[in-house]
Amino acid sequence: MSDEHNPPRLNRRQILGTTAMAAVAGATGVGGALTLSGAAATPALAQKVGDQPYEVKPGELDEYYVFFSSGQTGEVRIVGLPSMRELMRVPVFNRCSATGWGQTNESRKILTEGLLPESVEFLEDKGGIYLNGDLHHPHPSFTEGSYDGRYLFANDKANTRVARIRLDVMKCDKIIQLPNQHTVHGLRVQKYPKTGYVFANGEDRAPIPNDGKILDDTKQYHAIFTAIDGETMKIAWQVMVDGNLDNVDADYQGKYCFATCYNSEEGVNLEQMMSKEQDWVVVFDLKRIEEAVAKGDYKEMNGVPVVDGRHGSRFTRYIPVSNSPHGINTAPDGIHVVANGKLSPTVTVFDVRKFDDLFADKIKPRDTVVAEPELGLGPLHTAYDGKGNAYTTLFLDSQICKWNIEDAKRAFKGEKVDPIRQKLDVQYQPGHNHTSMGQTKDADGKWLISLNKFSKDRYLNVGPLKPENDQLIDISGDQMVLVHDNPTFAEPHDATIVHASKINPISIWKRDDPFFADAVKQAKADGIDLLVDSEVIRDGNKVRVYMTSAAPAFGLESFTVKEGDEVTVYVTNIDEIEDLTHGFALVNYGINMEIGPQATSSVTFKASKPGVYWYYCSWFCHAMHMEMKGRMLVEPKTA
Ligand code: CUK
Ligand code: CUA
Repeated sequence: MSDEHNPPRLNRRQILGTTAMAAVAGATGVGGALTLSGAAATPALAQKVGDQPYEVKPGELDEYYVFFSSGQTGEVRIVGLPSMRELMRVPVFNRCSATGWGQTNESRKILTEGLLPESVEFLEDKGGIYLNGDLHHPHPSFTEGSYDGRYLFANDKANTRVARIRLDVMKCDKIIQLPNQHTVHGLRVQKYPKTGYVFANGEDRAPIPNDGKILDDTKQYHAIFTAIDGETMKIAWQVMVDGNLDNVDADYQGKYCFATCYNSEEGVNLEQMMSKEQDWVVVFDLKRIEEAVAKGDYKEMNGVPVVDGRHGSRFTRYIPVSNSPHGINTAPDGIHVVANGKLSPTVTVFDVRKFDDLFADKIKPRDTVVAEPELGLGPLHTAYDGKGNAYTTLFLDSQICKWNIEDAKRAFKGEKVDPIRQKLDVQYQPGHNHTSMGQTKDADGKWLISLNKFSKDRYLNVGPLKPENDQLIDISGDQMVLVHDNPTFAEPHDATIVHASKINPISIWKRDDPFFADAVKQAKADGIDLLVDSEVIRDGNKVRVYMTSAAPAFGLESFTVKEGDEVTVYVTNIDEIEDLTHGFALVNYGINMEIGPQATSSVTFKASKPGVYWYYCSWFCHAMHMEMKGRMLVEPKTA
């Protein structure tokens, strides 16, 4: 068991001291400008220290949206920056007690329609949906190198799914499960000309077909890379590759995407996976793959075109880097791509302009490398300020290392120059970090957040399970300055910081929204006007209960069904007022759902228990909200 998991009882001062010592050890040979925390830094030269306001006073709005992953919680969280206040949670791969995600017919359709046939069968006696997800990488759609406010895409590492969230209503509208692939880890989108493709890395290698006949013959295991069409959420194509894929990113030209890869050994245990000195970054040539797919030059596997991108293929190039790289990040200059060493103290910088020559076989894979600075221990992810600087998380050193790309290139050519500008302690063990607009060509160099895996002593003790710690850092000056700590529940891996001007959500649903189109269609067939009628329609042992909701009353004071009926309740919120949400909770029937202004929500259940059951509005909507209720009578079966 490591010290990180079982910290000795040191005081805060001592802990900072040990971290700094480790940092010095990690920085040997670099001669880096090591500074302690931003506040304590004494820079050699007079340097501008960032002093942007970060307090957002009551009634003021944040300047940025941050779309946070929640890891094993399975949702997306929307946070304001710089306040770091959580604004909303968007359920995706999880179930949500408040909104009824996983329970309403609208959400269950989204959660089930894209499942693979074998999963549908597998889930049959488990309620029909997965109850967990592991959401790592939320990334908004692009048009011409910057965010366009249409969608956010995210992966589920646990059950090999990719989801799309509509940014106009902040609801998930599509989830698909990827065939042939085993887990999705890295996910990024095409930046140019637009999204376009959603790139999804298959991490684990598994037999294809995975029919239970193969365990030991790992030669028959494969890793798959998938490109999804972000508009249709259908799989465009897949590529079979060597090794396990970790993270992915794309260029700003629309020509290439590239993934870090570990376990080039193709081992199945730790020892085997770590045996070689080097792994690689695999580069995908989008045009060549598209041409092959268009010509039918592929193998169809489970209904999807799969091209062979293993070593020697014309679709891919494998560029050797040190063992087990992790994050890969394209700089806003559209030229540089950084692969983060993880087990090596270095990061490897590629020049994407050299990939044309690489695919034309005019240069060797390593000729695309233009810098490889040694930054410290455990580099995981890199962010950019748009001013030529990069910020790399050092997991083991618990630091952010700020370094200059041009200086790193000069040092690579042999010049005596130190690319490292500053090291800032973060608390503790950072994974991803992100700059404001830094994953687009519009990087503005104002803010950096560090998503730290351990909070240890930073917060009041809440028991053995501690929150993660997300820290806000002002990068507007020459020195990074840590300004805010923010606890978060399990577990943000990744986030995207989007300027508020790029996102324009609506406040009141449109009645023709596809989200509840099925309910509208069914009502029409039943001769019901959802905005007016509250009525019970019997159709054999199926009962459809339609009711309006307008603060503070449901359209039906009561309704009657028979024991054993399959009941669907459709509630339509006819209030046209911003921020007036109703809920429908049915007591002791385990039912609750959200109904936003001008929305229809529906839920189907079996009326298996006779008796009187109150339903009530669960969203505080009016002074008489407590009185907003009614009764369902379930008549017993007559013997
Ligand atoms: S990964 Cu978690 S720290 Cu899934 Cu983006 Cu690097
Ligand atoms: Cu409607 Cu509370």
